[in-house]
Amino acid sequence: LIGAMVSVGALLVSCSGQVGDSGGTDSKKLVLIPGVADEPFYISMQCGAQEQATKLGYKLDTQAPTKFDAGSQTPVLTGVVANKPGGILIAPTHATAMANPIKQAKDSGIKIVEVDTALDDTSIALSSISSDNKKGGALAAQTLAKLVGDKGPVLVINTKAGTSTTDARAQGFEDAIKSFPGITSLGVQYNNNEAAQAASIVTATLAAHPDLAGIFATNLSSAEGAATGLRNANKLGQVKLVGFDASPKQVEDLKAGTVQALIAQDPAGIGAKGVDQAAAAIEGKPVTRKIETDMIAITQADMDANSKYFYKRKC
Ligand code: T6T
Repeated sequence: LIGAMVSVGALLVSCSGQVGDSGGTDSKKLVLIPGVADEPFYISMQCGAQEQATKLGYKLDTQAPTKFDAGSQTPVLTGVVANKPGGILIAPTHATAMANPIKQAKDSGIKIVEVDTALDDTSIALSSISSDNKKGGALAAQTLAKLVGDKGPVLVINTKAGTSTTDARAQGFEDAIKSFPGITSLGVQYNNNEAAQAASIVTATLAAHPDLAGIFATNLSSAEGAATGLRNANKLGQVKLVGFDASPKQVEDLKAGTVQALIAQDPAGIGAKGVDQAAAAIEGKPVTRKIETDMIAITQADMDANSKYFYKRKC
């Protein structure tokens, strides 16, 4: 029996083929696990990661959950870990609920890099690449304050509590808006990363506060949905809307004047830098624990000059 076990063990080792030097993982393979499938922010991230992986001689697969939540992302991660890639680039969908599954991946010898979102526990990933989201929230507050002429009630539509990036944006906004004494914040409401829920929040808020002056939507789904809500209520342009991200629909909304400003990120840069860090870790080179990527506020007036920041539906 002992002999059989040994030979089974030996068979497993010899069958793993491209085993590298990092604990039986396939050192030339990387997997990107975005927050959710088929979404322009993550598609653009995938494009950047793919291009950089090819440049560095790595194979990159993308495995995305169907919903932006830990319940959907965990089984995707577990399946990826079973195939033992050398590195995983992951956008954790929850700052604490994803900690255990990601730690298990790390403990199995896989190099972990956080792209965009991050865990509260900073001891698990080797590197985190993202926008400065708190600063982005503050930038949104300054932009919206100017648009509403420094007065009136404003609302924050956020995605899901526990998402590191959007929580930081809402916090940055709330902190910065306090320095405009004519503006009152109506607080934060959550749309569960569903555009339709953001539209309903706008409808309900306008019923309670017909004088609503402005909205900060913390990401793509909340901004796309808020624009729909304002259109349904015939409040386009009257209620000023600043949204994070720059999906094709958000860009159309900016062009149409439905949205007054977009805070665009650099998802392709996040993906490419994520690949750099995973490759460095696999190759035993130094890694950088925290890397900040670009962010820019775009208005209708300068949208043509800034089209390179627009997100893609395909590479
Ligand atoms: O805003 C991005 C991303 O930065 C955030 O973490 C989650 O939402 C997006 O993917 C846009 O939907």
